[in-house]
Amino acid sequence: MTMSETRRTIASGTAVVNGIGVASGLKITDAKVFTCCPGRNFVTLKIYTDGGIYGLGDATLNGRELAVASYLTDHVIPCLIGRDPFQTEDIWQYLYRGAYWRKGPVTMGAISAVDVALWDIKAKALNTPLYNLLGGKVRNGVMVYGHANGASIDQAIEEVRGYAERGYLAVRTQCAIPGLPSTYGVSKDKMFYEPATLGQPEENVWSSESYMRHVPKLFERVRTALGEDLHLLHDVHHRLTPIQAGRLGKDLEPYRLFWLEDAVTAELQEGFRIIRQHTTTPLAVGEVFDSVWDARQLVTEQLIDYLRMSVRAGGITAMKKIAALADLYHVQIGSHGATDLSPVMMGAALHFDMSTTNVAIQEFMRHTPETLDVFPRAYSYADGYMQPGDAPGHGVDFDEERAAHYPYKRAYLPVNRKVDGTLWNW
Ligand code: KDG
Ligand code: MG
Repeated sequence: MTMSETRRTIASGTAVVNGIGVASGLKITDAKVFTCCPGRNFVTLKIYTDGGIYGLGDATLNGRELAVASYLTDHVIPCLIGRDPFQTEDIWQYLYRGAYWRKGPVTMGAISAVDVALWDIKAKALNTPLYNLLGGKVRNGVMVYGHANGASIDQAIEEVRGYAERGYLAVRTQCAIPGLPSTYGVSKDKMFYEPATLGQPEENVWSSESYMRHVPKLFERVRTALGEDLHLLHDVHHRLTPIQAGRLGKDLEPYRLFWLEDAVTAELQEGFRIIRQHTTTPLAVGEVFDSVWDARQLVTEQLIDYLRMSVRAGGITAMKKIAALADLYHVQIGSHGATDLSPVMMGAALHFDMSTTNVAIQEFMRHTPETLDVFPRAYSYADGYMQPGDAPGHGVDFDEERAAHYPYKRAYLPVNRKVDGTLWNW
């Protein structure tokens, strides 16, 4: 079907499917879930319409991929057939409210994949880049941060320098902690960071005391070597208690971090009050959140500065509302963008970022060549900023033939134990 044919159909009459009028003239005819492992595991949802247009969504949940694949195949897809793909709001509500069982990473990951695929269809049918349906461009590009890490402070400094030389304006900086056999977030591979491993989960060993002594030394050295201008970020991976986080934030104040991420676990949202009482280092949290309810108190009490939720938390439909709430409370968005979010999610995130005023920054972790081989994409990086591209839809495709060369492999994120063996926050 050509674009003008699609538009004519859109203008034509209204049919009724399951109590809701079908006004766009398009209907969902089928949907399929693909699991593959091109460098790492991904779960990709493809929704087909009778207009020949399809949409893609990412349903990857690191270490629990097959749960979302089953949720979609066994429970969601049968309810989509015959619906109007333009009804993103009603279908979101149908899947969220209608299921009775709300929230959770599996449910919300599945809803996100459907929502993103539907926005992709709508933008393709209207022959426009997705950002135009989300308010249009509000900036020239999306500032991104890269990932530097080293087995020593010297190595970390060289990595940060490499990013600065490639034009990055912001760099997340991590470093191995002396005396600990491994440190989560510090990769063995210089180019690609992948915390999930095949087989049984790896076990890391943790000492908050050693960590808290070492990190200020890292940032003192990085600032001395690279100056004041570069934005520096750091991820604690939820490993401290609130008072420890307050102490670390205070010790890092001279180095003026852009943010200190996931300093503590955030199930107890009011726990952040303690951190806030002790430091002016900006706080970021939220990559594991899956609904606005995980962030409500953090946002409305202004306990954080940056919300790290991504389109995975219920899709574009949810993230636009969450960002609007955050904007009222001077909280900015800095979406999660690790390698376990597929290029489809990255594409959708960049359209969201491009059209949302209180987005401050976007995480950009390089995907492997195998991953990029499977997901042709319109987005690009240059001089510290990313562009979503101007292809209709979110601009990311899925090559089923290439994907078939990379079958799914079970993999897990590592678990984390204190030096004495006690299981601790990951
Ligand atoms: O699946 C877990 C990863 O996405 C996570 O380790 C990455 O903490 C992370 C980050 O900030 O990107
Ligand atoms: Mg993180």
